[in-house]
Amino acid sequence: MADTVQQTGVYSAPADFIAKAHVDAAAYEQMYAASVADPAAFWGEQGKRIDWIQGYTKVKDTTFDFGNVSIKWYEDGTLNVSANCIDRHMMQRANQTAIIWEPDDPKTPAQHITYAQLLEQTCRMANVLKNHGVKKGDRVVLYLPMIPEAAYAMLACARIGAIHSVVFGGFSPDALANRINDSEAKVVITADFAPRGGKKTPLKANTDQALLHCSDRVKCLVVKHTGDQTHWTDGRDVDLKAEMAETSPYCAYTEVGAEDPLFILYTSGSTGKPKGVVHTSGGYLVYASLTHKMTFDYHDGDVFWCTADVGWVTGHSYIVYGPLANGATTIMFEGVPTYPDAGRFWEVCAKHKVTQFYTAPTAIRSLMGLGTEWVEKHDLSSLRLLGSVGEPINPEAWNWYNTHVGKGRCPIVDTFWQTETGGHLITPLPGAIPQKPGSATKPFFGVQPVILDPATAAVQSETAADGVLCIADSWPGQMRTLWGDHARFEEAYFSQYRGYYFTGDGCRRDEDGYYWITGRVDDVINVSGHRMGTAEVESALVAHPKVAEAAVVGYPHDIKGQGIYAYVTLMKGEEPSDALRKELETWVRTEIGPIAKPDLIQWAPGLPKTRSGKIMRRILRKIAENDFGSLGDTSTLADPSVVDELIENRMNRG
Ligand code: 6R9
Repeated sequence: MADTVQQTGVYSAPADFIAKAHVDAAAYEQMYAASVADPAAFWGEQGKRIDWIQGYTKVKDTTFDFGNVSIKWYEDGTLNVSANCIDRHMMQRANQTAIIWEPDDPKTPAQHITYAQLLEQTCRMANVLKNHGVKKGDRVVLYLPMIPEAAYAMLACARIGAIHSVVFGGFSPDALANRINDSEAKVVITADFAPRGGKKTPLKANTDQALLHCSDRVKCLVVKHTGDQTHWTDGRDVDLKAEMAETSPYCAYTEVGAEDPLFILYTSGSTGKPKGVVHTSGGYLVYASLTHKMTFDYHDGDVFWCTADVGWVTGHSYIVYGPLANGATTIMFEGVPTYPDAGRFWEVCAKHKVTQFYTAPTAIRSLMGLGTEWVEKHDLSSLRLLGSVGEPINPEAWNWYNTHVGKGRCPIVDTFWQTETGGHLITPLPGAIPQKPGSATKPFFGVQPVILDPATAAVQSETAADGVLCIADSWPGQMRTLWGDHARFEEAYFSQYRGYYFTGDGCRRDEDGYYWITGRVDDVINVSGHRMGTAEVESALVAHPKVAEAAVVGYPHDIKGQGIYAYVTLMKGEEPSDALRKELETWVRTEIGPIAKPDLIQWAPGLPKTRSGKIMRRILRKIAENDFGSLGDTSTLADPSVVDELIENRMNRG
């Protein structure tokens, strides 16, 4: 996809947008230069945008030196993140809506939760957590629908200094159990069911299953959301809303250090085991709030809607922490873009007079296929800015978004960032940087991208360059470590290109200095904007008793961006069949979750391997892409004939 995104069109925001924008072109140039010339001075100043209990005197203490990687920002400052997102707005905004909750079923009324109500609910939940023994530094796993309680729970943890780890509701009981165990969580907060698109995911039943594999000391706090019956284990399960109603409506916040962890978020890497990305309190909040304000040009009175799930980093930084730290009104949407019909996004934009709308290219592509009449039915005149995140946006989707949703008058911010980066790394600032469809454009303040030659690690110093994307110095939102495994953190991000943070992405810089992300260069694939390690899917497949070996690669998929293509070698004596194919699909769904279900499974009597036994993924990728004319050198294969067999029976002939 990336190779086709080179476009000639350059789009600037309308003059009246630029006139009101926080940052114009001259300010961007000046601020960016200052941010990289003296990061400590720049971020020392920016740190003042949040409230500190003890002010900081040290701003930046970071090194990317492999073997000694250490990242600290504002390290002697203390604060409370929940107080920053709620209490400090109480004088000005007690009755302003903090969260608009839009339920799955449009017939259920939306809820408008004011900052005063957010404070009370967060405090009540914090008190319940305390009553169940949760203390500063303890881990709490959240496995919840997109309901206000998810935000209360995150903020309640932050309020008492506990570390939350949100697990996406689409993950399986096994995946949930792994995360509870890896983080050694004391408590899991879940709900009875998660309604989405008119269907209900049984979160409580999944949690029951997960907890069979966890310590029996783990408490389970349950939000009775749909009210449907669930199994109940006395002594372990707690009716969260009932206890919240009985506890005190105020809970004092706990002072934490800037470098105390705020949350762990598990994400896929190129090996099988998910990585527990750790974000800390001070730097993360400064970065999330500054990027939210600048990238989306957020102004008081705006209604900001990020359609992500809080199970992903986008939901953390741009539904909860960034917007609330800025005293914004943020929308939490429980549903899906196509329920009850393909106009739902636009109906919600019109209903709540959304000013900034932030979604993923995969959603745009799927809606694009359903016709423009769904967009035209709704009044989108409140929209001022559109955003995109999760994968490169292809020009067709960009043009459709721009023309039909933005009506040609809304800048589109294509924001490149990662779970690891806490907030936007490369993104247009809409009043300052003209957009080129498909390019994430220029670095955010303090971010120093470098493009390296993947083979020699040489820095490409020409403006126009191609290679892998690294970042030369730290920024406050950067992850600090992997939970319980600092050595793996260094290995995964700092070992390949010494002295740099390696993003795992390929990138091209054009003659204007614009960055074009070309996708992952490791074994991570991007399915509907969700990160998936091919190794995770492989280990799920080989865990099936009939599977001897499996190799998983991505292939271009019209809607999802990439689809999951699995080559499966069966155990001796097992016969391929459609029934077995279905069985394996279901198996992966239950092992990892529905998002990991292979789109195509090819039976592979043999896999192309080198003589030393390494699977040649390059070849498997080409076959999956239906591009087998240029397989390159296959002479190092132990048995080159397996390739012909795989081509002959390939599944993607489109
Ligand atoms: C925020 C988020 C990170 C990976 C990243 C890259 C891809 C994200 C992108 C993009 C091109 C963009 N990615 N945004 N690629 N243009 N605007 O998505 O985090 O789930 O950790 O994924 O997503 O490949 O490395 P995460």
